[in-house]
Amino acid sequence: MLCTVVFFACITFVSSEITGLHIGGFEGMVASTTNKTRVEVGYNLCLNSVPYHAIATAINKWADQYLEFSTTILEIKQDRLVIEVTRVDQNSGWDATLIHFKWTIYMNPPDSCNDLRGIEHKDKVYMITDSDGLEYPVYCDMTTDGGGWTLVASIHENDINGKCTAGDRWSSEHGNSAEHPHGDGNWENNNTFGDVAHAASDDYKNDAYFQLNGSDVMIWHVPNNTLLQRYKSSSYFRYRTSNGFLSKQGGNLQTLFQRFPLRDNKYQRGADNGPSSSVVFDKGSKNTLAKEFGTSMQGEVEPGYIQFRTINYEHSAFALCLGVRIKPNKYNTEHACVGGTSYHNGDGDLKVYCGDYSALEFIESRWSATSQLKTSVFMVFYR
Ligand SMILES: [Ca+2]
Ligand SMILES: [Ca+2]
Repeated sequence: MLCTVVFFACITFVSSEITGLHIGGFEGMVASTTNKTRVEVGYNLCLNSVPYHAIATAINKWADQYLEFSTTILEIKQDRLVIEVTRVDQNSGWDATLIHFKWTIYMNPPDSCNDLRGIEHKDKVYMITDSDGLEYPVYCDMTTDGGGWTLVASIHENDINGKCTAGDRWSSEHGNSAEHPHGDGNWENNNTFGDVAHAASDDYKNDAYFQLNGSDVMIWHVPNNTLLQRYKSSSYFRYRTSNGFLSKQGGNLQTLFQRFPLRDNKYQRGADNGPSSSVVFDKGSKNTLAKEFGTSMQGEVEPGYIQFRTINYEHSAFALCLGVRIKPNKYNTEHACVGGTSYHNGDGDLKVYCGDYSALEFIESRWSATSQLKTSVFMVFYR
Protein backbone atom coordinates (compact mmCIF):
# COMPACT_ATOMS: atom_id res chain seq x y z
CA MET A 1 0.00 0.00 0.00
CA LEU A 2 1.03 3.61 -0.49
CA CYS A 3 1.17 5.87 2.50
CA THR A 4 1.81 9.52 1.72
CA VAL A 5 2.90 11.52 4.70
CA VAL A 6 1.66 15.10 4.93
CA PHE A 7 3.95 17.71 3.35
CA PHE A 8 5.03 21.12 4.40
CA ALA A 9 4.04 23.62 1.69
CA CYS A 10 6.97 25.43 0.07
CA ILE A 11 5.35 28.74 -0.74
CA THR A 12 8.30 31.01 -0.02
CA PHE A 13 10.86 31.79 -2.69
CA VAL A 14 14.16 30.11 -1.87
CA SER A 15 16.95 32.46 -2.85
CA SER A 16 19.96 31.05 -1.05
CA GLU A 17 21.32 27.64 -1.86
CA ILE A 18 20.90 25.07 0.88
CA THR A 19 24.07 23.04 1.16
CA GLY A 20 25.63 20.44 3.38
CA LEU A 21 23.91 17.77 5.37
CA HIS A 22 20.43 17.88 6.90
CA ILE A 23 18.88 15.53 9.41
CA GLY A 24 15.18 15.25 10.07
CA GLY A 25 12.39 12.97 11.09
CA PHE A 26 8.74 12.29 10.46
CA GLU A 27 6.13 10.08 12.12
CA GLY A 28 3.25 8.52 10.26
CA MET A 29 0.74 5.68 10.48
CA VAL A 30 1.68 2.83 8.17
CA ALA A 31 0.16 -0.63 7.62
CA SER A 32 0.92 -3.25 4.99
CA THR A 33 -0.63 -6.50 3.76
CA THR A 34 2.80 -7.79 2.65
CA ASN A 35 6.23 -7.50 4.26
CA LYS A 36 7.14 -4.50 2.05
CA THR A 37 5.48 -1.18 1.42
CA ARG A 38 6.32 2.11 -0.23
CA VAL A 39 6.27 5.27 1.84
CA GLU A 40 6.84 8.90 0.87
CA VAL A 41 8.36 11.11 3.51
CA GLY A 42 8.55 14.90 3.14
CA TYR A 43 11.55 16.87 4.37
CA ASN A 44 9.70 19.95 5.61
CA LEU A 45 12.55 21.89 3.98
CA CYS A 46 12.34 24.17 0.97
CA LEU A 47 15.22 22.86 -1.12
CA ASN A 48 16.08 24.40 -4.46
CA SER A 49 17.71 21.25 -5.80
CA VAL A 50 17.42 17.49 -5.48
CA PRO A 51 19.70 16.14 -2.73
CA TYR A 52 22.72 14.22 -3.87
CA HIS A 53 22.26 11.35 -1.43
CA ALA A 54 19.97 10.22 1.39
CA ILE A 55 19.77 7.60 4.09
CA ALA A 56 16.76 6.73 6.24
CA THR A 57 15.71 4.44 9.08
CA ALA A 58 12.22 3.34 10.18
CA ILE A 59 11.37 2.47 13.81
CA ASN A 60 8.05 1.24 15.18
CA LYS A 61 6.79 3.59 17.91
CA TRP A 62 3.91 1.49 19.28
CA ALA A 63 4.57 -1.31 21.72
CA ASP A 64 1.52 -3.45 20.93
CA GLN A 65 3.18 -5.00 17.88
CA TYR A 66 6.81 -6.17 17.69
CA LEU A 67 8.01 -4.87 14.35
CA GLU A 68 11.48 -4.40 12.96
CA PHE A 69 12.10 -2.65 9.65
CA SER A 70 14.82 -2.11 7.10
CA THR A 71 14.67 0.68 4.54
CA THR A 72 15.73 1.15 0.93
CA ILE A 73 15.67 4.57 -0.71
CA LEU A 74 13.76 4.14 -3.98
CA GLU A 75 13.91 7.76 -5.10
CA ILE A 76 15.28 11.06 -3.85
CA LYS A 77 13.09 14.00 -4.83
CA GLN A 78 13.39 17.70 -4.15
CA ASP A 79 10.65 17.65 -1.52
CA ARG A 80 10.50 14.02 -0.38
CA LEU A 81 12.08 10.63 -0.13
CA VAL A 82 10.41 7.56 -1.59
CA ILE A 83 11.30 4.72 0.76
CA GLU A 84 10.62 1.01 0.64
CA VAL A 85 10.02 -0.25 4.16
CA THR A 86 10.58 -3.97 4.71
CA ARG A 87 9.53 -5.88 7.79
CA VAL A 88 12.55 -7.97 8.83
CA ASP A 89 11.48 -9.64 12.10
CA GLN A 90 9.12 -11.89 10.12
CA ASN A 91 8.00 -12.31 6.54
CA SER A 92 4.47 -10.90 6.77
CA GLY A 93 2.48 -7.69 6.72
CA TRP A 94 1.46 -5.68 9.79
CA ASP A 95 -1.45 -3.77 11.25
CA ALA A 96 -1.41 0.02 11.29
CA THR A 97 1.26 1.36 13.58
CA LEU A 98 3.12 4.61 14.14
CA ILE A 99 6.50 4.56 12.41
CA HIS A 100 9.21 7.09 13.07
CA PHE A 101 11.26 7.82 9.94
CA LYS A 102 14.64 9.40 10.50
CA TRP A 103 16.42 10.69 7.43
CA THR A 104 19.68 12.36 6.48
CA ILE A 105 20.07 14.14 3.17
CA TYR A 106 23.33 15.28 1.59
CA MET A 107 22.95 18.26 -0.72
CA ASN A 108 26.38 18.15 -2.38
CA PRO A 109 28.34 15.43 -4.13
CA PRO A 110 31.31 14.22 -2.06
CA ASP A 111 34.76 15.63 -2.84
CA SER A 112 36.53 13.16 -0.55
CA CYS A 113 36.07 9.78 1.08
CA ASN A 114 35.55 11.69 4.31
CA ASP A 115 32.32 13.11 2.82
CA LEU A 116 31.12 9.50 2.50
CA ARG A 117 31.65 8.69 6.16
CA GLY A 118 28.45 7.38 7.66
CA ILE A 119 27.07 6.62 4.18
CA GLU A 120 29.51 4.05 2.83
CA HIS A 121 31.25 1.44 4.94
CA LYS A 122 33.37 -0.71 2.61
CA ASP A 123 37.00 -0.24 1.62
CA LYS A 124 36.71 0.15 -2.13
CA VAL A 125 36.52 2.61 -5.03
CA TYR A 126 33.91 5.37 -4.94
CA MET A 127 33.25 8.34 -7.20
CA ILE A 128 34.06 11.80 -5.86
CA THR A 129 33.87 15.20 -7.56
CA ASP A 130 36.77 17.52 -8.33
CA SER A 131 36.70 21.32 -8.15
CA ASP A 132 35.51 21.50 -11.79
CA GLY A 133 32.51 19.31 -10.98
CA LEU A 134 33.93 16.26 -12.77
CA GLU A 135 33.54 12.86 -11.14
CA TYR A 136 36.53 10.56 -10.78
CA PRO A 137 37.17 7.30 -8.96
CA VAL A 138 39.18 7.09 -5.75
CA TYR A 139 39.96 4.28 -3.37
CA CYS A 140 38.51 4.89 0.09
CA ASP A 141 39.52 3.25 3.34
CA MET A 142 36.19 3.38 5.18
CA THR A 143 37.19 1.29 8.20
CA THR A 144 40.51 2.48 9.65
CA ASP A 145 39.74 4.60 12.73
CA GLY A 146 36.20 5.21 11.50
CA GLY A 147 37.14 5.50 7.82
CA GLY A 148 37.04 8.47 5.47
CA TRP A 149 40.58 8.08 4.09
CA THR A 150 41.16 9.07 0.45
CA LEU A 151 44.00 7.46 -1.53
CA VAL A 152 45.68 10.42 -3.24
CA ALA A 153 49.01 9.03 -4.45
CA SER A 154 51.36 6.07 -4.66
CA ILE A 155 55.12 6.08 -5.06
CA HIS A 156 56.37 3.18 -7.13
CA GLU A 157 59.86 2.23 -8.32
CA ASN A 158 59.92 0.52 -11.70
CA ASP A 159 63.72 0.49 -12.07
CA ILE A 160 65.72 0.92 -8.89
CA ASN A 161 69.00 1.08 -10.83
CA GLY A 162 67.57 3.60 -13.26
CA LYS A 163 68.60 6.84 -11.59
CA CYS A 164 66.12 9.57 -12.52
CA THR A 165 65.05 7.69 -15.63
CA ALA A 166 61.63 6.86 -17.12
CA GLY A 167 59.10 6.10 -14.37
CA ASP A 168 60.85 8.19 -11.71
CA ARG A 169 57.96 10.66 -11.57
CA TRP A 170 58.45 11.42 -7.87
CA SER A 171 62.03 12.49 -8.53
CA SER A 172 62.91 13.15 -12.16
CA GLU A 173 62.36 11.31 -15.41
CA HIS A 174 64.77 13.72 -17.05
CA GLY A 175 68.06 12.57 -15.65
CA ASN A 176 70.41 13.82 -13.00
CA SER A 177 71.39 16.86 -14.97
CA ALA A 178 71.90 20.58 -14.67
CA GLU A 179 68.59 21.12 -16.50
CA HIS A 180 66.68 19.26 -13.79
CA PRO A 181 68.48 19.82 -10.53
CA HIS A 182 65.20 19.99 -8.66
CA GLY A 183 63.40 17.05 -10.19
CA ASP A 184 60.11 17.14 -12.02
CA GLY A 185 58.27 18.97 -9.24
CA ASN A 186 55.41 16.51 -8.86
CA TRP A 187 55.31 16.81 -5.06
CA GLU A 188 54.50 20.50 -5.53
CA ASN A 189 52.61 20.86 -8.83
CA ASN A 190 49.15 20.08 -10.23
CA ASN A 191 50.15 17.17 -12.48
CA THR A 192 48.21 13.95 -12.17
CA PHE A 193 49.22 10.50 -13.41
CA GLY A 194 48.39 6.82 -13.12
CA ASP A 195 45.06 5.35 -12.11
CA VAL A 196 43.51 3.93 -8.97
CA ALA A 197 43.35 0.33 -10.20
CA HIS A 198 47.10 0.29 -10.91
CA ALA A 199 48.34 2.24 -7.91
CA ALA A 200 50.46 -0.75 -6.86
CA SER A 201 51.94 -1.20 -10.33
CA ASP A 202 52.98 2.34 -11.24
CA ASP A 203 53.08 5.86 -9.86
CA TYR A 204 49.70 7.40 -9.08
CA LYS A 205 48.63 10.95 -8.27
CA ASN A 206 45.06 12.22 -8.49
CA ASP A 207 43.34 15.60 -8.13
CA ALA A 208 42.68 14.98 -4.44
CA TYR A 209 46.45 15.17 -3.82
CA PHE A 210 46.26 18.96 -4.23
CA GLN A 211 42.51 19.73 -4.06
CA LEU A 212 41.66 18.01 -0.82
CA ASN A 213 42.42 19.47 2.57
CA GLY A 214 42.82 16.87 5.28
CA SER A 215 43.83 16.76 8.91
CA ASP A 216 45.98 13.64 8.85
CA VAL A 217 48.05 11.57 6.45
CA MET A 218 48.28 7.78 6.28
CA ILE A 219 50.89 5.60 4.53
CA TRP A 220 50.53 1.98 3.43
CA HIS A 221 53.32 -0.31 2.28
CA VAL A 222 51.82 -2.56 -0.40
CA PRO A 223 53.72 -5.18 -2.46
CA ASN A 224 54.19 -4.27 -6.09
CA ASN A 225 51.47 -5.44 -8.50
CA THR A 226 48.87 -6.02 -5.79
CA LEU A 227 45.35 -5.94 -7.23
CA LEU A 228 43.04 -3.16 -6.07
CA GLN A 229 40.77 -5.45 -4.06
CA ARG A 230 43.80 -6.54 -2.02
CA TYR A 231 45.48 -3.20 -1.33
CA LYS A 232 44.51 -3.34 2.31
CA SER A 233 44.73 -7.07 2.98
CA SER A 234 48.16 -7.27 1.32
CA SER A 235 49.58 -4.19 3.01
CA TYR A 236 52.14 -5.08 5.64
CA PHE A 237 52.61 -1.64 7.20
CA ARG A 238 49.87 0.91 7.72
CA TYR A 239 50.55 3.98 9.82
CA ARG A 240 49.06 7.43 10.16
CA THR A 241 49.29 10.70 11.99
CA SER A 242 46.52 11.30 14.52
CA ASN A 243 47.36 14.80 15.70
CA GLY A 244 46.12 16.98 12.83
CA PHE A 245 49.62 17.07 11.34
CA LEU A 246 48.40 17.68 7.79
CA SER A 247 46.14 20.58 8.67
CA LYS A 248 49.14 22.30 10.26
CA GLN A 249 50.97 21.95 6.92
CA GLY A 250 48.18 23.62 4.95
CA GLY A 251 45.96 20.56 4.47
CA ASN A 252 47.79 18.43 1.92
CA LEU A 253 51.21 17.44 0.63
CA GLN A 254 51.20 20.07 -2.09
CA THR A 255 50.89 22.83 0.48
CA LEU A 256 53.50 21.08 2.63
CA PHE A 257 56.02 20.88 -0.22
CA GLN A 258 55.30 24.42 -1.34
CA ARG A 259 56.38 25.43 2.16
CA PHE A 260 59.28 22.96 2.16
CA PRO A 261 60.33 22.68 -1.50
CA LEU A 262 62.59 19.93 -2.79
CA ARG A 263 65.63 21.85 -3.99
CA ASP A 264 69.08 20.46 -4.43
CA ASN A 265 72.11 22.20 -2.96
CA LYS A 266 70.05 24.96 -1.38
CA TYR A 267 69.40 23.86 2.19
CA GLN A 268 71.56 23.05 5.18
CA ARG A 269 71.75 19.44 6.29
CA GLY A 270 70.14 18.92 9.68
CA ALA A 271 68.98 22.51 10.11
CA ASP A 272 66.62 22.52 7.13
CA ASN A 273 64.92 19.16 7.49
CA GLY A 274 61.17 19.49 6.97
CA PRO A 275 58.34 18.66 9.37
CA SER A 276 57.88 15.30 11.05
CA SER A 277 55.11 13.74 13.09
CA SER A 278 54.65 10.71 15.27
CA VAL A 279 52.44 8.01 13.75
CA VAL A 280 50.22 5.27 15.10
CA PHE A 281 50.39 1.84 13.47
CA ASP A 282 47.30 0.01 12.23
CA LYS A 283 49.44 -2.78 10.76
CA GLY A 284 53.00 -3.63 11.77
CA SER A 285 54.95 -1.81 14.45
CA LYS A 286 57.75 0.70 14.65
CA ASN A 287 60.14 -2.03 15.78
CA THR A 288 59.47 -4.23 12.77
CA LEU A 289 59.53 -1.21 10.48
CA ALA A 290 63.02 -0.20 11.60
CA LYS A 291 64.30 -3.56 10.35
CA GLU A 292 63.23 -2.68 6.81
CA PHE A 293 66.30 -0.46 6.51
CA GLY A 294 69.96 -1.36 6.22
CA THR A 295 71.72 -2.23 9.48
CA SER A 296 73.80 0.96 9.39
CA MET A 297 70.76 3.05 8.56
CA GLN A 298 68.85 1.65 11.52
CA GLY A 299 71.17 3.65 13.81
CA GLU A 300 70.35 6.90 12.03
CA VAL A 301 66.55 6.80 12.18
CA GLU A 302 63.91 6.96 14.85
CA PRO A 303 60.97 4.71 13.90
CA GLY A 304 57.36 5.63 14.64
CA TYR A 305 57.39 8.90 12.68
CA ILE A 306 57.06 10.26 9.20
CA GLN A 307 59.21 13.08 7.96
CA PHE A 308 59.24 15.24 4.85
CA ARG A 309 62.01 17.08 2.94
CA THR A 310 65.15 15.83 4.62
CA ILE A 311 68.58 17.09 3.60
CA ASN A 312 71.56 14.74 3.31
CA TYR A 313 75.34 15.19 3.56
CA GLU A 314 75.53 16.42 -0.01
CA HIS A 315 72.66 18.90 0.48
CA SER A 316 70.19 16.93 -1.65
CA ALA A 317 66.53 16.94 -0.63
CA PHE A 318 64.40 13.80 -0.14
CA ALA A 319 60.63 13.93 -0.02
CA LEU A 320 59.23 11.28 2.33
CA CYS A 321 60.87 9.19 5.06
CA LEU A 322 59.04 5.90 5.49
CA GLY A 323 57.78 5.47 9.04
CA VAL A 324 60.89 7.10 10.49
CA ARG A 325 62.46 10.45 11.13
CA ILE A 326 66.14 11.19 10.87
CA LYS A 327 68.03 11.41 14.15
CA PRO A 328 69.83 14.67 14.99
CA ASN A 329 73.27 15.01 13.37
CA LYS A 330 72.57 12.14 10.95
CA TYR A 331 72.56 12.89 7.26
CA ASN A 332 72.39 9.64 5.29
CA THR A 333 68.73 10.31 4.62
CA GLU A 334 68.85 8.89 1.07
CA HIS A 335 68.69 5.36 2.54
CA ALA A 336 65.33 5.77 4.32
CA CYS A 337 63.55 8.50 2.38
CA VAL A 338 62.10 8.36 -1.14
CA GLY A 339 61.66 10.97 -3.84
CA GLY A 340 65.26 12.12 -4.14
CA THR A 341 66.09 14.81 -6.67
CA SER A 342 69.84 14.78 -6.42
CA TYR A 343 72.00 16.83 -8.71
CA HIS A 344 75.62 17.69 -8.20
CA ASN A 345 77.65 19.43 -10.78
CA GLY A 346 80.86 17.53 -11.31
CA ASP A 347 80.14 14.65 -8.95
CA GLY A 348 78.77 11.81 -11.03
CA ASP A 349 78.89 9.33 -8.15
CA LEU A 350 76.02 11.10 -6.46
CA LYS A 351 73.69 10.10 -9.26
CA VAL A 352 72.98 7.05 -7.14
CA TYR A 353 70.82 9.21 -4.89
CA CYS A 354 68.56 10.30 -7.75
CA GLY A 355 65.37 8.33 -8.45
CA ASP A 356 62.03 7.53 -6.84
CA TYR A 357 63.62 5.18 -4.31
CA SER A 358 66.69 7.34 -3.79
CA ALA A 359 69.37 5.01 -2.36
CA LEU A 360 67.17 2.33 -0.79
CA GLU A 361 69.35 0.12 -2.98
CA PHE A 362 73.03 0.82 -2.35
CA ILE A 363 76.39 -0.68 -3.24
CA GLU A 364 77.00 -1.54 0.44
CA SER A 365 74.26 -3.80 1.76
CA ARG A 366 74.45 -2.31 5.26
CA TRP A 367 72.81 0.78 3.79
CA SER A 368 70.33 -1.08 1.56
CA ALA A 369 66.68 -1.61 2.49
CA THR A 370 65.08 -5.07 2.45
CA SER A 371 63.96 -6.46 -0.87
CA GLN A 372 60.42 -6.36 0.54
CA LEU A 373 60.64 -2.57 0.91
CA LYS A 374 62.32 -2.08 -2.46
CA THR A 375 59.56 -4.04 -4.24
CA SER A 376 56.62 -2.28 -2.58
CA VAL A 377 54.68 0.88 -3.29
CA PHE A 378 53.97 3.55 -0.70
CA MET A 379 50.36 4.66 -0.78
CA VAL A 380 49.42 8.08 0.58
CA PHE A 381 45.98 8.83 2.04
CA TYR A 382 44.44 11.97 3.51
CA ARG A 383 41.58 12.39 5.93
CA1 LIG B 1 64.29 4.57 -10.88
CA1 LIG C 1 58.02 5.71 -10.11
